[in-house]
Amino acid sequence: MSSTLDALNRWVDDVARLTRPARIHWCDGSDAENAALVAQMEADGTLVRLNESTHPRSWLHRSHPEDVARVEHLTFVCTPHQDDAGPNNHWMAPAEAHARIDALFEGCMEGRTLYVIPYCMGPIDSPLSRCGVEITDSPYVVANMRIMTRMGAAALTRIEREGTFVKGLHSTGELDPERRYIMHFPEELTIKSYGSGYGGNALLGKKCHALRIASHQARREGWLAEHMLILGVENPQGETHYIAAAFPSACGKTNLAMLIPPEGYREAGWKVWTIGDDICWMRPGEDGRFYAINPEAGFFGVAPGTSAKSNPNALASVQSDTVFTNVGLTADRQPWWEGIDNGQVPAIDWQGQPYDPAVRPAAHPNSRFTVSAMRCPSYSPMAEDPRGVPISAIVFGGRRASLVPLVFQARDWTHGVLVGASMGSETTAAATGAVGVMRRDPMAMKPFCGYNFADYFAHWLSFDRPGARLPAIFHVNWFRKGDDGKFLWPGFGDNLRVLEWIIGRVAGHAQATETPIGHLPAPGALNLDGLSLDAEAMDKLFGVDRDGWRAEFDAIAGYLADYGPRMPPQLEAERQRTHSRLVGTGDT
Ligand code: OXD
Ligand code: MN
Repeated sequence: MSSTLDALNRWVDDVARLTRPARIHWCDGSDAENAALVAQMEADGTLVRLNESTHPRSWLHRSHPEDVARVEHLTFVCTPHQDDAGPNNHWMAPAEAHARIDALFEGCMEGRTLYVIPYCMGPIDSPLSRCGVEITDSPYVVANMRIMTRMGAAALTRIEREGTFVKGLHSTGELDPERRYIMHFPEELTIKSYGSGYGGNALLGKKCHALRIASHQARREGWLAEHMLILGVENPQGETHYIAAAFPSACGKTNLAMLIPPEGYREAGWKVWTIGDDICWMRPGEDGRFYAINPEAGFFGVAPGTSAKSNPNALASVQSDTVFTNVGLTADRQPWWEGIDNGQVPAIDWQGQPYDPAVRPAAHPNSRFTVSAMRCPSYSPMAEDPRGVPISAIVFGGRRASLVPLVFQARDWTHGVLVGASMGSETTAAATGAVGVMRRDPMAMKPFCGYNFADYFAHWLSFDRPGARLPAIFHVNWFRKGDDGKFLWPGFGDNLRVLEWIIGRVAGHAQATETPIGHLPAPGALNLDGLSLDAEAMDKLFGVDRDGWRAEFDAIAGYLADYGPRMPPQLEAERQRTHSRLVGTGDT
């Protein structure tokens, strides 16, 4: 046996000694294995079978009502030096963290099965992919990891060949919020998660491995692990530009990744191809361009608001072979959520009680679907290409009711890094805590960067070097509101108008006006045909409010200063350059 498999076996033995499971099952990822697990979960009530004629091979899981989202306050990055985790992370010394969480793991699998899940993040034959092994006592986690990763025998073979893997240990424990931790040990390539069955806390390949641990690995190895969707925009000439876009959780990444062009664009021959909806791993290739893969194999999407209007591709994807979590049910056991807009009505809410809108919504606001990417009609064949796709543009975006215009382009890479670093957004239901509060969420990585943001920004800046053919950087805001509190931009399919301008900029033909905050579309350069935007909308979507931006850049100064001397000085210098443009009287 290889030394890697020896090490893996030893680790499984050690975990079994600590957690004392009744059985150990090595997952091979086969259909037969999945069928047996699902049957067992149906029998014990973990899964409810949905209407087999409308939603074949699909299931509903109802989680513990206090286990419905990521728990950022219980998520730790445990590096030997606190400064390496940075003010952006909760930190605990590794020895203390191991001791605390191991005390919870002690005997926690008694009477349960311990599952060993070898998995690969990214196409199994891609040099950009990385492997891990998750140990869990949750068959729900196994079923979801099978959809979200390349799991089983092929991953184990790759692990044996490569000689390295990320270790993830998970137990649902008692699902007691008082006995819950999500711990990361980046130097040890190790994750320990106890007390939650929620996706972001329990499917360890996703946020824990593919973002927190991978961002750390990426810095060491010269690449980037980002909270970004990846899509391809094919123009009527048949050229495809790939775009990576970072938005905070529950801000429409899945919708943008699966966008269906508005009718006029469709007729003209525009197409959007989906590569990924949440995570992007990218690195400079030999030609100096960034090449990106989606490390995931499925979508763990937010259900509420998904409809035939907002995201027909997602709706088509979840018609079969889907695991739903915390959605409502119709009387004939079809899944239902707020905003599905399909003419049906809910009978049972996400807690399994008769639906009463005065008590709670039918679906939890952070209810989810887990489905294979292969089921998505717009899934790109290039998503499986081991070389990855070349990235033309990087887009940052937040949920900003005021100030931030629809789209602008950064002047250059350094300015673009500042734009990403100073991103803000209103909080959503994807994490526990207040919703709708504006917070800084640099590159949408606030909950996911496995090391000090100051070092992370320096790492971003380091890609600007001789021979680099860097993507252009943009910022978008689909969420600008008018004085009446209504959204000013139609969003969804119409966001393609903005993507068209973005790829026009990359190709060098779309016109822009220079302003202190960056390049905005020149009048007429962004196609608004068929939309009726009034004067207020035009002004707010395409204007720069100098006073408002001055205040924003003052606030950003304070934010950057919180990181102390580790913060790369180029960012503060760039901030001052933008600020002085704002106080000047030149361009608007
Ligand atoms: C997610 C999240 O689940 O960002 O993707 O919370
Ligand atoms: Mn996400």
